[in-house]
Amino acid sequence: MEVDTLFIQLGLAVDRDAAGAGLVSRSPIDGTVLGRVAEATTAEAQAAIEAAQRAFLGWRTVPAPKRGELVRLFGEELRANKDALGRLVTLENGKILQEGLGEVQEMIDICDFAVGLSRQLYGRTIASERPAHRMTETWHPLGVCGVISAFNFPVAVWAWNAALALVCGDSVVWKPSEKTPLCALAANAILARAMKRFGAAPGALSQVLVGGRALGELLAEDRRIAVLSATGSTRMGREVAPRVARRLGRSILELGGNNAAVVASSADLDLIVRAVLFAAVGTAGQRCTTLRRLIVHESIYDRLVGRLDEAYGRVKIGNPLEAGTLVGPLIDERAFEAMGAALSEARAQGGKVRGGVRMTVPGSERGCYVKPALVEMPSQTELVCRETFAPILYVLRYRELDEAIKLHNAVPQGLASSIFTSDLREAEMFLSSVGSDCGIANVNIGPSGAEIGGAFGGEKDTGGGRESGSDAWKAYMRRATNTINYSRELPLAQGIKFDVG
Ligand code: UN1
Repeated sequence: MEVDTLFIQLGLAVDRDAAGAGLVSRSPIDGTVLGRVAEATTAEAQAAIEAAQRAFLGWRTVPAPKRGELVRLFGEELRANKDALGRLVTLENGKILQEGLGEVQEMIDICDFAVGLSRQLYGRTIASERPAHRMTETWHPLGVCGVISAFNFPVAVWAWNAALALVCGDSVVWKPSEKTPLCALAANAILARAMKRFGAAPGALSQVLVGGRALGELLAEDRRIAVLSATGSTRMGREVAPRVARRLGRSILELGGNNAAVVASSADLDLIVRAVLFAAVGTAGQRCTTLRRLIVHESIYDRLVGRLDEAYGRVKIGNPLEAGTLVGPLIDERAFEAMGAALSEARAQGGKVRGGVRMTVPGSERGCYVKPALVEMPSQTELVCRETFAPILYVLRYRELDEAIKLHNAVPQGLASSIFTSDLREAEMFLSSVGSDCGIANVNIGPSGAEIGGAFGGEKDTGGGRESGSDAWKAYMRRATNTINYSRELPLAQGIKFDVG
């Protein structure tokens, strides 16, 4: 499909010419200019937040199941535009089309989840210690929800936040990655269509602000942003979180990961090879949940490395729009440089590096294509403890499970993890309080590719936030505890007597 036709279908009115002011979006596939978009000035950002605050004041009075109806329509619009938006994700981010479509499906899934949730924003009834008193808790809309999202999931992560925020009665202001502004504009335009069909939704309920670091800081510092959900590097989180904390605001942080899988001796090798491939080379190693460390029992180490080496050799790297391609380009040259630097460091530390070399893809010479790297490391050095956002899988060896779990947890990040084993005791140990210290812990599947139904996020340098499923919605609402006295007496809690004679 022609890019122009795609943009028309998605309602994207952007300048396709690279010259002039504004942010230029280039496709990582071949460096083609996709469009140019205006960056929000400080005054525009302030006005947008003000409008979002006003939109919130109206939206919070709409009954939650009605708010759910808007999200239901959004899901319908996404279904109708799944191919087009999925293709745009591939064009602007470079992930393969299967994954671009998967990302839109993830948006549809969270919409379905949020629609159900809109009738289930349950509070508890609590037993009061006083006679003829009743205690309950009520969940109320919170305010404006700011979203800062990363290039690697240019639409789904916003949708996790937006779908929940909207049913919770909040308005949304979104700062997407500067590398993927068009995906954001298109996704928000799809939501705008749903809002039009819905009728009664204020226009400023969901807005996109394009900009860089200064805009992120503005969102972090503005008291009107009641909750700020930020996805990106740990470095970014360390900039954002103190700013939000200083004004005692709420933040939801989803930062770096350094996800590992422990492969025990009883594991099923065929299954592992497939799982590792998707988790380590899928999305060109650019998921927060990408598998970055493989901790393998010594008894199957050589066999597994041999099998992986062979499988890596068969992975098709190329244009992500072409069927059969499994690995598309890296987002940009800087990502390649970071990968190269990490691999040189690995070599200097005694690592055995396979792959990691630049590839030329005919017709896409300006894209940054690379062979995923498989790196056998003698130990878990400081390099291995760092997240390099590229397809590098470090392989380490272990003898006892305790030692594997120790290695597993000895990194600053704590997002996603897995164990591959057929031994129930090992699996349960890994999932227990003395096992993986991550927010996501899996058995016999890789660490990436989570469903929306669970709470998504992790501990330590990952930031501690939870988004998406389970009870993550609570972060988007304010809880009120209510005590109601239906007696003619005034008994005090804790049995305190406080009578005037
Ligand atoms: C991310 O990389 O920021 O679990 C999100 C996964 C996806 C989401 C990843 N569902 O890999």
